[in-house]
Amino acid sequence: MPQPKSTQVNKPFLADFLWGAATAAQQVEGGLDNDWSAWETSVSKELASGAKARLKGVVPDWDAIKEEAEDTNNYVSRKSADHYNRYEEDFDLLKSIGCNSYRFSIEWSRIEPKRGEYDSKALDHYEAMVDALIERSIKPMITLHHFTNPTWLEEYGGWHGENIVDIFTNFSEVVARRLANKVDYWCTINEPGSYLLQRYLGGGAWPEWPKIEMNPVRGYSYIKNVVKTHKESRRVIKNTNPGAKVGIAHGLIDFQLGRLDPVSWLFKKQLEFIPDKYILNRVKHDMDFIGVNYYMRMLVKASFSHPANWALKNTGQDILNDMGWGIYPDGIYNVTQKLNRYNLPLIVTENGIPDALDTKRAKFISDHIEALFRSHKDGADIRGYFYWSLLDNYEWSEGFWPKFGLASVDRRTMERTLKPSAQEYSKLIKEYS
Ligand code: IFM
Repeated sequence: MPQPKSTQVNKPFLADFLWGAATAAQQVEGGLDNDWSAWETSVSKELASGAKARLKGVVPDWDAIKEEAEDTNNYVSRKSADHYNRYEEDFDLLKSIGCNSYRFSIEWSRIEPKRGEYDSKALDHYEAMVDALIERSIKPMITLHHFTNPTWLEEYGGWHGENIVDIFTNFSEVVARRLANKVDYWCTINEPGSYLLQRYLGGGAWPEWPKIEMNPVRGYSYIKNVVKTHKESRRVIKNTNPGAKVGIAHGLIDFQLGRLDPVSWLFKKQLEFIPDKYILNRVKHDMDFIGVNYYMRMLVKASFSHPANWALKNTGQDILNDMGWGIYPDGIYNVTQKLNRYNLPLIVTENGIPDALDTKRAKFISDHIEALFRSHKDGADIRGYFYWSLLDNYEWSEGFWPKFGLASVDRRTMERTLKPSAQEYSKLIKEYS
């Protein structure tokens, strides 16, 4: 594993470094009608009643989250953070923090509610969002696919079907024709590795997912389609804006050996090999940057239990976030150093912590930026950092109880309040700029 080398800090990153925060439509917008929203009510009861068995002993403070985690309403996104209607207010928050960029996703089911029928009002809405950002001198970064699909996609074979490349390219083209002349930064797809694990390999970071199946063959078709789709989608964006920077937001975990034995070693190699060999290697000539979503390291320890339990989210000694993941800032150094071999600019498209009391977030951000800065000094071409997330939001099948936001949201009044850690982020932006 590459080790941190230099420790020199307080020298700026590049002048046009992107300092931002990120969100995704399903997690903040509210009022959605897609495959996820159609499904979430069907599992909310089961997730609420299974919360204790799933989370007690895993999270550091079960009593603190119990009330929300055992409430069925926690698991249904509904109005979410109402970002669809309150985006101007949210962009003012971004501005007050000192961010010069914002990553958000365009909700495909709003743009194409029926196959081949595009909604110009939804396009107007996203264009208004882009304009509102530009007015505030905040650069938009658009994600075209952040896990959710229109409900009709399943009839056409979903992401493992043959039609997806054309279908998604058409959607990308409609969005690009409207927005690419105003938007320079694009992520075609968010965390294909997470989608592969959750949807096709029967497990992953979240307890549930629509249409989970253990089907490596379909999983492989999904990955092949992601690669083709990314390339086509990038092509149509660049047709409108040749200078656009287009990448994939890639989920990266710093895998480390938890035990020195051949089985653990092989398993770790396999975990690293799949995203590298099947995703990054296949798109490396069609990327303007690699998006890095980094949250944690995992310790690989083979045992007699199911292999799904061989990668541990903490060492037993780590300080934990509210979801029980060990906090490990050096991991952002390690993953960005390893990506150097692709010789591409890197943008941290997500890095964040669920921390309801906001007692760990300021240090989390500061330590991760410091480690990222070391990596930059040691040769990684780092061009941006987006904290996940701007707002407390809907964390997929864990619902609303994990609080990742720089701002809290009162779900009754929708009032936003910046947390003290947002001030710390603000200071760091100034310090490193
Ligand atoms: O909330 C998610 C996001 O949608 C994708 N990356 C990881 C985040 C935290 O789990």
